[in-house]
Amino acid sequence: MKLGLGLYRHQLNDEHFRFAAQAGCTALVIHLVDYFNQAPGNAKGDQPTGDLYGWGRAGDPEKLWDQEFLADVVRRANGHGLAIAAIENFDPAHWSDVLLDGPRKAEQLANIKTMIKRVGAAGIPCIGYNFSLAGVAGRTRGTYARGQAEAVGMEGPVDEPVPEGLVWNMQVKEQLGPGVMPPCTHEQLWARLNNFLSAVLPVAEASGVTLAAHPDDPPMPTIRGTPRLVYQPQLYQKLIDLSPSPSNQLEYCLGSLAEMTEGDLYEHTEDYCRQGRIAYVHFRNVRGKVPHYKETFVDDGEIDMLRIVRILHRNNFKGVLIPDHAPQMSCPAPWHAGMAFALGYMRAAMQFVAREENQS
Ligand SMILES: [Mn+2]
Repeated sequence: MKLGLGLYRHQLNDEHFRFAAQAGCTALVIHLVDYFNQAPGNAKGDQPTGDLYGWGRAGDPEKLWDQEFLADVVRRANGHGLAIAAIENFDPAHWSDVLLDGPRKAEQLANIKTMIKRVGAAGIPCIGYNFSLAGVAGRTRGTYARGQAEAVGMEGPVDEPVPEGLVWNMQVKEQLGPGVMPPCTHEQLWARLNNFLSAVLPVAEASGVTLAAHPDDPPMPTIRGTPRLVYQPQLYQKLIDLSPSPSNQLEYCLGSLAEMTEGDLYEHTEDYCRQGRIAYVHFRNVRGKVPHYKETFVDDGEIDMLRIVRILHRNNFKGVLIPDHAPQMSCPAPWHAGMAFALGYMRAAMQFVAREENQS
């Protein structure tokens, strides 16, 4: 088990690499999508939230992840003793028609395959993805966490339709609307995922890359009138059963799983870990369940995080734990303080369970 830190695109620099190394990390999960591009209502200081018009502008559909750029990030991170364990998320500009089953789907699938090959060639073993139409949408922000720390939550269902041009909560067209996203059923969306995995998993496997699926965030059966796929813990099994490829993996988000209304998180963690399907873990704690939950400090939510680390350790989990999101702490560097607090807890938990085993 390794300790890692997730970094947004604007944080891929030596200062943040040093910060991760100082906290005891040996790995990074990096975002190449700029969630904050031209988004005045979505500041860069924390995880993106945005409004009903999404986070910001998606990237350039013609500009694929560049081989030199990937090699350079790997080299710079390695210089600080950090491995790049995964790239998190495809840019909606790169796969909007894969999600929507639109006219440019074949072209976009070919581009995704090219990028998977480049990621493999750069020695990065995993790409995290979230197969979702509405994306991470419908959450609120408030002083929800301990000591009035600002955190993210959900305060009821969000049913406003998604305007045309917004995909995965980012703007892929110059203008939004006037229409709305075409309707889609749960069955149709599962078929699109199946089609995507059938197309890309062979390339991923040949490239030494795993594709790790994030569950829905927030895990509602529908958001903004669009279906969701993995909104209960057992639906991860449905995704696993789509393909026996060892590249068919999970981006195991504890927070999102705990927000789900069914299932026993500890049993599911044991089960998915034993199946060898957990690529990496979003180590986040939470109170409540959809549609009413709040993100908390890692030691302060309803998940027994130490018990989770014990389960992962006992099942010989070799992947990376990253903090996911954390509440903002009151100081000149709220994001850094929140991450440092989570990383300190995680490092202690990992050392503790390792010692516990030696003593038994
Ligand atoms: Mn997550």
